[in-house]
Amino acid sequence: MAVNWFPGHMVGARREIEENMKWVDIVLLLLDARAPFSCRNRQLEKMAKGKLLLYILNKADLADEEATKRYIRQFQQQGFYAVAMDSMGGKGKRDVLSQVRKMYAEQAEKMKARGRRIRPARVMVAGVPNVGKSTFLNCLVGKNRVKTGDKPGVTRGRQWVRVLEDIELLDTPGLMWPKVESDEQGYKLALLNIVGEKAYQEYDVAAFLANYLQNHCPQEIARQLGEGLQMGNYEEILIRIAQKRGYLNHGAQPDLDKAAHNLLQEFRRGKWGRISLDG
Ligand SMILES: Nc1nc2c(ncn2[C@@H]2O[C@H](COP(=O)(O)OP(=O)(O)O)[C@@H](O)[C@H]2O)c(=O)[nH]1
Ligand SMILES: [Mg+2]
Repeated sequence: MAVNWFPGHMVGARREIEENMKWVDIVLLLLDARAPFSCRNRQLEKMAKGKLLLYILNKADLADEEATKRYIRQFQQQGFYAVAMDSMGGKGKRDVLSQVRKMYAEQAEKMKARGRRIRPARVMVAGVPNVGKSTFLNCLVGKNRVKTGDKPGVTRGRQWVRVLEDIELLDTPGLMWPKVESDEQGYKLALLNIVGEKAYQEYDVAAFLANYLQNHCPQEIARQLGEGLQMGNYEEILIRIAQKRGYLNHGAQPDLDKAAHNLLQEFRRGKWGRISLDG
């Protein structure tokens, strides 16, 4: 029998998303702004067929600003709406809401033309793990968390929260697993904590990162680790980190595994600056 790598609970998660999708007008697809194309899930796009889609490049505060602008242009060229967002600081919230309104305007007009009451736009959030779905929801809803109650005929437990007079949000985000299609993409997802630590070796991911830093931000390496590092050799970087931090193993050799762990942690805490990973 072939290895069953598709986690059983994801089947349930997918069904739940499909079910919830029926009730919404707009799907906000959350991405990590540092690697939006790597954490994009085409299946989610397919599941949201017929809905209005808005890509949200979240954690924009951690990403390179120029890269974020470039990514947004790329999404737009592909015919998608996209906006940048920092859900921790709340920056971008107004852009998201005004974009949602703009997208919904046509549907609202139709209701009006038919003499019907314009009902609030129904919105849901979806994305892969750790892109900030919960934080984003909290940011949008804020303290005045008014539940609008179950809609009749809707499965018990589906809760809508009023964001504005004319926008309602489903309070549980849809969670999808990322689809990993290359080693490079996998390393990026590991760096952003989107795939769990059981799925990779820290050393390999750190090696990928060290290479990436050498190619894309050599000045940051020089600033943090000093000059004179041999380019094109990620191990040099790990050795230098081990030396600087005093990570030595028994034979007084640099402990590269510890250096790798440290590099990953520092990167994730933003200590290496605002770095975007997608091309
Ligand atoms: N700097 C920054 N951190 C964020 C942002 N959004 C979420 N986070 C952090 O990312 C981590 C994952 O967020 P969470 O909302 O739990 O992600 P979820 O798994 O998609 O629901 C948490 O540590 C959040 O504090 C953001 O816009 N900027
Ligand atoms: Mg969450």
